[in-house]
Amino acid sequence: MGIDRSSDSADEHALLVGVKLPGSSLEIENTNLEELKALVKTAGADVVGTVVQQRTRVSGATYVGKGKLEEINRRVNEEGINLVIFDDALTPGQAGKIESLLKVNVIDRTELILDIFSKRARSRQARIQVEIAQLTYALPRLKKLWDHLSRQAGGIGTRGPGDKQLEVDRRRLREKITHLKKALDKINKGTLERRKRRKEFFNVTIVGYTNAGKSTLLNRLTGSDVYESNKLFSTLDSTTRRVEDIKNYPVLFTDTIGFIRKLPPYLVASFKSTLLDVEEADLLLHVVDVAKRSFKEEIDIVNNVLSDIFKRVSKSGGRAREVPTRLVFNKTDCLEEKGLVRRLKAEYPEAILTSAVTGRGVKDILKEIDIYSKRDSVNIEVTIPLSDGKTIAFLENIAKVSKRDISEESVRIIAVIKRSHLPILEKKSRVRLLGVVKKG
Ligand SMILES: Nc1nc2c(ncn2[C@@H]2O[C@H](COP(=O)(O)OP(=O)(O)OP(=O)(O)O)[C@@H](O)[C@H]2O)c(=O)[nH]1
Ligand SMILES: [Mg+2]
Repeated sequence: MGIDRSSDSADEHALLVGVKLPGSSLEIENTNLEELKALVKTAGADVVGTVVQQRTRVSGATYVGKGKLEEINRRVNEEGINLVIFDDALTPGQAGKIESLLKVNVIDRTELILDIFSKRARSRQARIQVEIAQLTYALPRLKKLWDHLSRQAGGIGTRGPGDKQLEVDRRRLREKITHLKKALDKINKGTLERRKRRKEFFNVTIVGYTNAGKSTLLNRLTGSDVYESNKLFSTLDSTTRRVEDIKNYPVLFTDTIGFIRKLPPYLVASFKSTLLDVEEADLLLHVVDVAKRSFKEEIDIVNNVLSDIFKRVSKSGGRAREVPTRLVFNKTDCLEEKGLVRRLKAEYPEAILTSAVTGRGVKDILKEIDIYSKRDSVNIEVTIPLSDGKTIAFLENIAKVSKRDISEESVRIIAVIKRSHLPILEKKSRVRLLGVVKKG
């Protein structure tokens, strides 16, 4: 885990450190630390204990106060702790100072998340995205990295690099980042054609906090078997599945990477495929684990990341459009208290209540998709000569066909298609409009 790649993760014994600031409560801080524990477990280390300090503000030099740091140091020495994890982003200066005092590996939440990402990344695209994020993170922290390595080497003759060496290393890192970004652009261009084709369908993108049940829900909705697990960040690569069994034209469901609190913005930005999945969606399903006490805060966190994404789109000259979003309250099977469901319904009348495990609410989601997709679909009748197999195949691919009458020479098809397909189809064949598909 962390920057100490030489050690076996099973041998890592971690102490977690958080700070409670005036705007926060002990309850929030505990939720944060519980989540940090889950992250540490996911990364494969063992949690020895936690330390929370109440402060009016964090210490610029060492994040926690001097006394607290001494306490941490004592525990490190007495309890066999070899890894200290801070539940917040440390500045490079803070991390360096704390590490030189404690003389064990010190990492922050960001580095932990990056570490999990790098273990989970499978596709070339995901691996490059994670590497860019890791290098961007490492760039201002090179000095700490060097100090860490020299301490590991015993400190003899390794007093860390001079300023000149650091400058050379920084330049190398920057070059590497540029190189990787180019490689990523190339991959993204390669998927451009596939993305363009996706626009032919109704695109539903599933977003939400990590572990909310996005992949399980996708599997339920589409009958597929995307990897789902009770670990955080199970999904790092977007998966798209097509569903035919829907009243209108075909629907594509895309599962995305989960969001989490204190996610550094540059990390989100490096997941370009996720950004595109969000901005190109016709409908976003925002999945929430309502069995968690902190679910309201998690809704806010996801909404913030989403609005960040849309801001980024409009800044880069893209079309800033509002993507319709529906809340999906998942894991309702875990709500023991009956009154809670009623209260949820009253407070969030627009939310769809689901359980990806029992299948509750799946029909409601499909009904909702029907309503949204109907808004831009048209009902058509086309007669195509049997000799024109190409047009028939095109139509069969993009449409939900309700009737086929085959005569000797032609086929008459009645179908629903996405409105944007009309001009394309009209170029190929004579189309009779049967009117806009009725709502409901
Ligand atoms: N009880 C219950 N468990 C669920 C439900 N939906 C998902 N789970 C469980 O929650 C855990 C996380 O599910 P995933 O589908 O992997 O969650 P995710 O949102 O895709 O998570 P990441 O990809 O890690 O961000 C798994 O152990 C699922 O079995 C549900 O409705 N009820
Ligand atoms: Mg997932």
